[in-house]
Parts: sequence; structure tokens; C-alpha cells
Amino acid sequence: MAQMTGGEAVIQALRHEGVDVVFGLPGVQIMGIYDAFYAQSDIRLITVRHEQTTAYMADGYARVTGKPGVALVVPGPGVQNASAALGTAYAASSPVLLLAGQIESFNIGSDRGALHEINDQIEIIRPITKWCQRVNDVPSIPGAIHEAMRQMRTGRPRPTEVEIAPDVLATTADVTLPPVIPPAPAALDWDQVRRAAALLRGASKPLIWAGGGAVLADATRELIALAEALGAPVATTSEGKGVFPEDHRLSLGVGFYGHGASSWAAPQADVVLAVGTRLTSQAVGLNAVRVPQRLIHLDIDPTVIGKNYPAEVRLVTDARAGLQALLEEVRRQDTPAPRWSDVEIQDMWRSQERWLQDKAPNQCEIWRSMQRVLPDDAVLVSGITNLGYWAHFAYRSRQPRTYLTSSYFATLGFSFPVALGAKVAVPERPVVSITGDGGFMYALPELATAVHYGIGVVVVVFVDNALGASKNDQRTRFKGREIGTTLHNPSFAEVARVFGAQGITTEPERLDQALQEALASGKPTVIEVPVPTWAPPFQIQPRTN
Ligand SMILES: Cc1ncc(C[n+]2csc(CCOP(=O)(O)OP(=O)(O)O)c2C)c(N)n1
Ligand SMILES: [Mg+2]
Repeated sequence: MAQMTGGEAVIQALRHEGVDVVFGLPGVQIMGIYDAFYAQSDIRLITVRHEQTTAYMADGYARVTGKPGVALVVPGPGVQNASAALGTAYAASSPVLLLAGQIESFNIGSDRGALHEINDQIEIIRPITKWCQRVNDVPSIPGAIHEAMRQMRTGRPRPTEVEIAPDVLATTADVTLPPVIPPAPAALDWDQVRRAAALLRGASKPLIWAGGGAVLADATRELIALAEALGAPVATTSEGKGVFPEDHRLSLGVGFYGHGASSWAAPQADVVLAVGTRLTSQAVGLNAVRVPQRLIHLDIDPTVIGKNYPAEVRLVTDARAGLQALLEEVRRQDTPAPRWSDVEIQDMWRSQERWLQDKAPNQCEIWRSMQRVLPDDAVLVSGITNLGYWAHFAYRSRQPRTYLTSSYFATLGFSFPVALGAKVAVPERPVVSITGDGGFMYALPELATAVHYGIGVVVVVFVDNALGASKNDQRTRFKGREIGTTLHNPSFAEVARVFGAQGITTEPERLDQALQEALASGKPTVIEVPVPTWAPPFQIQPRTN
């Protein structure tokens, strides 16, 4: 037990939970927390230029490390500015703790017009968090922060929020830190495991779909071992990209909106094992699970299982534990003969390459040139931009936690600030944000943050002077009636230099050299690449056979 202020209790509790960096933006109600950073050096404080960036950076940090990221904001507008980023983390099942201020305790719920007041603030946070709580006294602070962390370290990791009024932060009281208990191992229903293993062993064409849940569970080793034991090819969602090495002979790459090498394989499968995926709207068209295919659905979140497709076997457990158990059961009997030949899988890739070359030859060329420069451990944040979507297919990811998306939230503007957070987590590795001219502008002022803290992210901005996906939508669905989708831009390279960052303008043909130069410099760099407006894959009619 020790005497401390509420603000100090927050910092002590964060340190106790292993937090080493907080992304914040100050204001009167959270100065008690800001002040408590002053007297310590264990936790780094990074102040950004807009609250969206606090939660985006926390998300980027969380995705590459697997550790919860922490954002700190004022109530009202601070919370609301952070909310699209928190919603993105919710969609991507990313562990982000939002520490939010509140108005003074005596004002809460009174709608008097107190500074930064939102009547019932927690209710706008609840739909985008797994767990949230207001703390009303100092001794409860470490327990609330511990519970927020426990929620994110167990089950499906989604954002949490803790909000504290300024009078509580200023009060001194006796505080005890709770014991940190390692999470219990995931429970397993062995009957279901045996049923699943029998189905897989008896399958003539087993297929595995791996999603973001497999990444979150760090299940790569188990996934490879099971796929090899079964001779089953593995397709991933875009969130799962990289969890199965895409240069493995059993990889089918990403299936997205009915496209991908998976679209040749999926219709042939008789048993589908879905791991850590909702099998959501992206698993449509030829990628969809269809009768009479038999679905084994493995997910830590029981509400996901069977939601989009009826599951014959339900395995509610963490992806790694579930895959390990399946592997043990499958190995109990002779390894079945390979049901898909290497030639078959190679043919699907050849068909996919032909389709890609037909639909997106320029984007493929750009990705081939970037791939030549990027090492396997480079982190790529695939933004809501044409080259970002085509990367799902045209870029080969070989390691988990190296390919970050905004999942079904498809949040324009997330790429650059998420990349900043990822780079803070792994400063020794290349981190590249792929963004359009529309998306980059959302958080462009954070170039100042990158320069201030020496965060050497490389931003590749594809400039078509348009909200390209929307413009292409008008061209294809609205008979070319283009309105409100053309953009006026500054030179992004020049803007970067004005901020004190490095700015490079290059044609797509020389992008590999520019990227090499940027990575070698270690400096925050913006590479501006002029491109025409191209069609995104989800606006291209998927094949039907
Ligand atoms: C927050 C948010 N607002 C709007 C959209 C809708 N939207 C999707 S793509 C897009 C255009 C993006 O333009 P840009 O960043 O320049 O990329 P481009 O499509 O031109 O490659 C828009 C407006 C979105 N996905 N998210
Ligand atoms: Mg654009």
C-alpha cells in the first residue's frame, strides 16, 4: 500500500501491467495523468496532433507487438476524435486501451454544459469496446486498469476504455496494485476436436481459411504443421495475410471479395476449416462456403461461430491451442495421402496471376518492384487506397504481424498513424504506410510527430488527385457522372520537407529506388507517386466459375 494521487495511480498501474509507451494529447481534465509522467522514466509519453492518432498509434503498436497499446485523451471532443480509430481497433480485434478524461464528478450526468461535456460519454464508447468503466475513486484505479488489460489478454482482444474524472485524479489515497495473474490456458472440448480431426482426415479436398484471429493467437507454427499434415491448402483473409507464409507450396494467398487463388480452390473443397475468421462478406462469390461443404469453425469468440455460415463442428478456443489439438488428433493416425497435388495448386496460382495481370497489370508491376526492396520482416500498413487493396493479392507476405489492415471498418486515413505506432514498437524494422492522396490528408500533420520523435516511417502516397475508389464507382455504376471526387493537392514531397521530413517524388517505375533510399536514410519520408485512377478489386465483377 502506498499514498499517491489518482494520476500517479494511473501511471503505477500502467507500469505494473508492463506498459512502456502511451500516446496522448493533453487537456485540463487529464493534466493529473500528464503530470504523473513527469517524475518517472519507465513509460514513454508521445504527444500527437489529433486524438485519432492516439488510438491509431496504440493500435499499430499493439498489432506488431501483440501487447496492448494505450491512448490518452480528454473527454468529449477528445474521445470523439479518437472514436473512428477505436472503432477500427474493434473491427480488427486489436487490444487498445483508451484512457479518457471526464468532467468533474459533481457535473457528470447533469448536462449543464461543463467543459468538454458529453452527457453519458461511456455510452458512445460502449459499442466500440469489449469492456469500459468509469472509475470514481483512487483506490479503484489499478483494479480497473488491470481488468481492462485482462479483458484484452483473454478471449477475443478488443478495445477497452477507462475514464476518470479530474477530481479523482487529483485526490490522494492509499493504493494497492493487484497481482498480475497469467491468463489461464484455453479450455478445449476434445469431443469436438476429435470430430473435427475425423472430418479433416476423411476429406478428399480439405481447405483452411485463416483470419486475423490466427494472427492474434500467434498460431503460424501450428497452422503450417496442420496444413502440411493434412496436405490442405491455406487461404487467408486480408486480416490474416502473412499468418501462413505466402511462399509456402500450400499457400493460396488472400481471398477477397470473391477474388484470389482461393476462388479456384474453394469451390472444390469438401471440408473447410475456418480459423479465427468471421467468414464475413469478403468470403463471398467463389470464396464462399457452400452446401454441401462441411464447415469446422474454430474461434475464441463463440458468437462468431456459425454466424455467417452454419458450422458442423464448433471449436471455441484460441487458434493456437485449437490447431495444436487438431494436429495431435490428426497425427494419431497415418498421415493421409495428399489430396491436392502441387501441380493443381500451381495451376490455380497461374490462373490467378493471369487474372491479376489482366485486371491490374500496373499495380502488379508496382508491387513487384516494392517487394524487391522490402525485407520479410518489414511492416506494411495497407491503406484504403487502390494499391492497398491490390497488395492483398500482388504482395507476398511471409511473416505474421507484418501486414496491417483496417478490416471491415475500411477506415480511410488510418494507414499513416497506424504505421507511426508500429514503428515506435519496432524501430529497427522498416515500416511502410501505403496510402492515397485522400487518406494521407486525414493525419498528415502527424509528420510533425514523426520528425519530433524521430519515427522513421516511410509513407508511399499514390496521388491520382481523386478519391479514386469513389470516382471509379461513378465511372462504372453511375455512367461516368463524376461529381465531388476530384481532389486538389499540394506537392506531398514538398510538404514533407517543410515539416522537416524527407520528401521524394518519383514515377512508379523508380519507386523501388526511392523506397531503398528512404529506408536507408532511416528518416521519416514521404514518397509521392503520381498514378491514374484505377479500378479497385471490389468494383470488378468476380468470376462465377
Ligand atoms: C472514414 C472513411 N470515409 C470515407 C470512406 C469512403 N472511401 C473509401 S475509398 C475512398 C477514396 C479514397 O481516396 P484515396 O485515399 O485518394 O485513395 P484512392 O482510392 O484514390 O487510391 C473513400 C472516400 C471510407 N472508407 N472511410
Ligand atoms: Mg486518390
